[in-house]
Amino acid sequence: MTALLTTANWNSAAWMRELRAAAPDRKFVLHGIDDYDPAEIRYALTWKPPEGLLPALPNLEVIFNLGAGVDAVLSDPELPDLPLVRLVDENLADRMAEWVTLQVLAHHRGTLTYLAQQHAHQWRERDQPIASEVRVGFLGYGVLAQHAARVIVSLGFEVQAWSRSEKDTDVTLYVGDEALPDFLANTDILVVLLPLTEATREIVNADLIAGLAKDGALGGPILINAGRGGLQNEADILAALNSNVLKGASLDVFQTEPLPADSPLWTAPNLIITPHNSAVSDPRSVSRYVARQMQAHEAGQPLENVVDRKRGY
Ligand code: NDP
Ligand code: OXD
Repeated sequence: MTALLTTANWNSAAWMRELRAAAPDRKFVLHGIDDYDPAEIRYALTWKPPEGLLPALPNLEVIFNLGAGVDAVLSDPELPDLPLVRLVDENLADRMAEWVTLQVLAHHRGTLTYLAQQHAHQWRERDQPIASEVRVGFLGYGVLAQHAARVIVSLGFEVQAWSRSEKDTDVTLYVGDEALPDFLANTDILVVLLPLTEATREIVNADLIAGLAKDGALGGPILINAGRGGLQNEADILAALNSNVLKGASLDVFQTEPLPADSPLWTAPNLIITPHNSAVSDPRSVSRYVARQMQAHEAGQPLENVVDRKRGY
């Protein structure tokens, strides 16, 4: 059964190599490079597929999204009504935990201030609260946030989270829209790991920022977003950084990517920018995940991590 790969601007050669290594008996074709008959395609392995491509595959059975977030694939109004499998992968979760930990510690330990002092040849110590005095709140508490939270807890931070539904967890959990104000009022460092859906679009705005704790040990709130750019109102974030309402921020995702060269965010105070690479999909690890699922599907077993289209994630 043939599988079609389409990966926007990723390194397609590496992906084809790893897919063929993970499933040597299977035929893989690369959209835009290989010739193929649309009728032979049973699986689509996609990241930001060109609009109209998936609806044109008459015998498609399963769509594998090669990342965790499915907002791009769901934005195709003609997306076929087939199982859409998202990526849940230890490798991805480890990478995200690294990035979140790096950003939390960077702000907690005043890294940007010390870098500025270094450039000015200044030797000056700043107050340093201990981690247990700082409250880290995860906005969205799914696979990636829970994994990152384990590391943040192990460093001694007080950790809490906000999600849509109840779950069994050791951290303090706030559930649903009514609980959001309390969650924010008890958060010094906000880590956004939500999916982009109709319910979460631009949730990170001036109102949300105003609700964050102002009495924390860091002297003001910090925002960290690795979810999606569509979750944030960038004008509001910029204004909050410029007015020192936000003490600092780290953004890995943006409304427009790549971030335009003339965006005022590039020079916003106390902002760390990374180019949507907090957790990249690893071709080897993901190929094994996809190969295992295709085999299970053909053996009549249920697919894992199928997206709930109604919820949007
Ligand atoms: P999950 O689906 O496992 O977790 C999503 C979390 O968000 C869940 O806790 C869910 O609640 C919560 N949530 C969703 N909608 C709402 C809502 N309306 N109100 C409250 N909580 C809500 O996703 P992952 O952890 O795997 O990934 C999260 C996102 O991270 C992805 O969607 C993607 O956009 C982004 N990402 C970014 C990467 C990058 O490189 N920057 C890399 C990988 C992912 P509940 O638990 O109740 O369902
Ligand atoms: C993802 C991403 O969703 O890389 O996996 O953004």
